[in-house]
This record gives sequence, C-alpha cells and structure tokens, in this order.
Amino acid sequence: MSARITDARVVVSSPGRNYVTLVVETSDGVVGVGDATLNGRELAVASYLRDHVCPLLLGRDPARIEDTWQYLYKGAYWRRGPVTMTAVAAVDVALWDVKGKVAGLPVYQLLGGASRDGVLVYGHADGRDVPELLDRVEAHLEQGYRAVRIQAAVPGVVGTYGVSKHDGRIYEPASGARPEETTWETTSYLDFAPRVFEAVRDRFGFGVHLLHDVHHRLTPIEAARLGKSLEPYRPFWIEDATPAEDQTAFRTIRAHTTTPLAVGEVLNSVWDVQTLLTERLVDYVRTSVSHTGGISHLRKLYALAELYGVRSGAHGAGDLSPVAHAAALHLDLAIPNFGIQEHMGHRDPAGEVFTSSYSFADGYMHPGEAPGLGVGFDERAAARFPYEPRYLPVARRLDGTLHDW
Ligand code: GCO
Ligand code: MG
Repeated sequence: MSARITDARVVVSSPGRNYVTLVVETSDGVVGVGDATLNGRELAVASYLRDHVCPLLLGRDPARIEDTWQYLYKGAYWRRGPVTMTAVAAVDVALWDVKGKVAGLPVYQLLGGASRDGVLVYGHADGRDVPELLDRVEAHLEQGYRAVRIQAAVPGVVGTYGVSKHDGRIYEPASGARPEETTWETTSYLDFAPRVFEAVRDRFGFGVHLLHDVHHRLTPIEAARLGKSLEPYRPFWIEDATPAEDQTAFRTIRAHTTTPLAVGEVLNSVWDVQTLLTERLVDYVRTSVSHTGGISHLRKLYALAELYGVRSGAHGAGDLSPVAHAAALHLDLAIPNFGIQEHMGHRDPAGEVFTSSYSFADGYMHPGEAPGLGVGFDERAAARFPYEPRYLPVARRLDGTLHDW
C-alpha cells in the first residue's frame, strides 16, 4: 500500500528574519520541508496553510505531486496571487523533498539530471557612496563571484533601495512594526546610475558580470532611457525597471534599448509572464520556486520561456529561506535555459535552524548530493526564535506622493 501524509504543520520563526516553513510527514516516517515565506505578509500564508491546506493533505499519497498541485490550485477556485501560490509552493516543494528522500536521490536527478556542472550565482555589492561600492565589489571578486549586483545610494535619496545599513549583516529591507518611510527621486537617479556603472567598469573592467535592480521605480520611457545610457557598460541585466505587473510596459523599453531586461520576482504564475515570454519582451524571468507555485509550476514556466529564448534568473533574496534556495538550485541545475541565480545568503542565526548540502565555489553553487532537497530544519531550534512583525518600506516622491518601493 502506498504511503499517506500523516502530518502537515506550519512553523513560523525568526532566526535573523521571519520564515514560514511547512513540514510534511508520511506514514513511512519520511519528512519533507517547504518554504512559505512571503516577506511582510508571513502570517497570511501561515493561516492559508494551517487553516485551509494542511487538513486537506492528511491521508493523501505524498507521491502524487502533480495531482496534489492541481487539487490545491483548481480546488481553491480562487486562483493565483502571492498568498495562494506561496502556500501551494510550500506543499509542492515539501513533496519533491519527500520523493527525493524515498528514491534516495537529490531532487535535480528527479528533474532530469544536471544540465551543467554548477549554477552561476550573483552576489550583492552596495555602497553608501561609489568608493564604498567599489570596495564591496572587490570583496565579492576576492570571494570568487563572477557576477555582482551593484547598488549605490543616490545622492539626496533617503534610504535608497538595495543599500544595507552597513552593520555587517546581510541586507534586509524589512524592519519594524510599520513600514519605514524612504524617498525616491527619478531625475537624480537617471543621472547617477550610468556614473556608478562607469566607475565600476573603470576599476574592474569587463570581465565580471554586473547586474542592477531598479526595483519598479521608473516609467517605461524612463526605463528606456536608463537602458540606453547603460549600454556602453554592458550590464548583464537591469531588473524590474518598471512596476512588474504591467507586462506591456516592456514593449516600450524593448523598442529603445539592447540592455538585457529581467523581471518577475513579484509575479506568481505562468499567466503573469505569458505576454513577456511570448513576445520576447524580457531576457530573464525572475519568478521563484517559493512564490510561483513550487518546482512543479516553475518548471512549466521555464519550459515556456525556453521556447522563446528567455532564460531563468531566479529571485534569491534572504527572505527566501534555505529551503527555497535549495529548491531553486536543484531546478537551476536541471533546466536547459538556466541564466543566473541570485544568492544573497541568510542572516545569522538562520544556520542554527536550517542546515543545507549546497555549496559555493568559484562563483558557482551546487545543491549537493543529499537525497531530496538536502536541507535540514530543526523545529526545536526554530522555537527559540519567535515571529517578529516586520514590514517592507514604502517610498515617497519629494512632494510626499506614494511611489513604488
Ligand atoms: C531582489 C529583491 C529583494 C526584494 C525582497 C523583498 O532582487 O533581491 O528585489 O531585495 O526587495 O526580496 O522581500
Ligand atoms: Mg529585485
């Protein structure tokens, strides 16, 4: 007789930042984990799972991953959206973890095996000014990174996105029980960004990939101008140049610049990127395992992208737990149209709660050979770090108008 799911529980903890983790147990004693973290809205997904999904999982066959995915997605009637798709993702990833452990194989082997030797990752270099950014880029190159995201504080813009508090900890934009108020000013930014790229290229040359996140701040024609002005510095990509939900904005940007475009970390299903892919409006799609319905749905999205020459460039910020990062690396290793993977790392003391078999060397990561995802989750350790309400910031233009953060 096939195994059954005997328990499914949600653990909300805050070892360095908030994480929502789904733990699934089977009648054979196999335990699988999934990440259900949605930064700033963690408890909504925890409730979705606890109140509406976990009870439905009990008694189901854990081997039937696709059927369970369809059951949760179609069965809810209310489709898509970040809360639903993060909850479904957590179940999906936990079941892939179980399947790998049952088979005694790492998940990437179940997905068709490795298509490459390692997963190219990019790290984050940031600075409160350009000299500090240059130091940070240098530190990344010394660590072996071949690709680096560059962000510098725009003069006059308070709390520029992507610049850490420089307290020695990994960048984390969420803080406090109310959103932090930051400012935004497009004109200074558009003049400043090419100078940042110029300074980095002057110092380090063209042998390193440079990426940049605009974080949804521009209009389509402003984004077109940014793309044109950065062309001489050959960015690997500019990310989220305009608010991501308007797919057609990319028609305008595309018509004006050859700078590669990336989008998708806030999008949650294949339907949210259909126009972007089928019209070849972007070069990289940044949807993640944990916010896009899990491995089962993301690999369909990547398969569609492959048909249109679009590569993956998955979101990998610190708010995606080590479980999500491991799942991403397994998929990255297996798909034919892999592009790059974001790697921010996790704040201490996340390592007291999560262990992982993935590794970094010479700019590449590998998920390791442990069965399943290769991630351990210590529930007792997690209990030492209770949930703390933390919100992502808001951004206002100089006249106080609420802008996209
Ligand atoms: C990135 C992202 C993050 C997000 C964060 C929100 O490219 O890594 O933009 O920094 O802001 O994941 O929770
Ligand atoms: Mg981003």
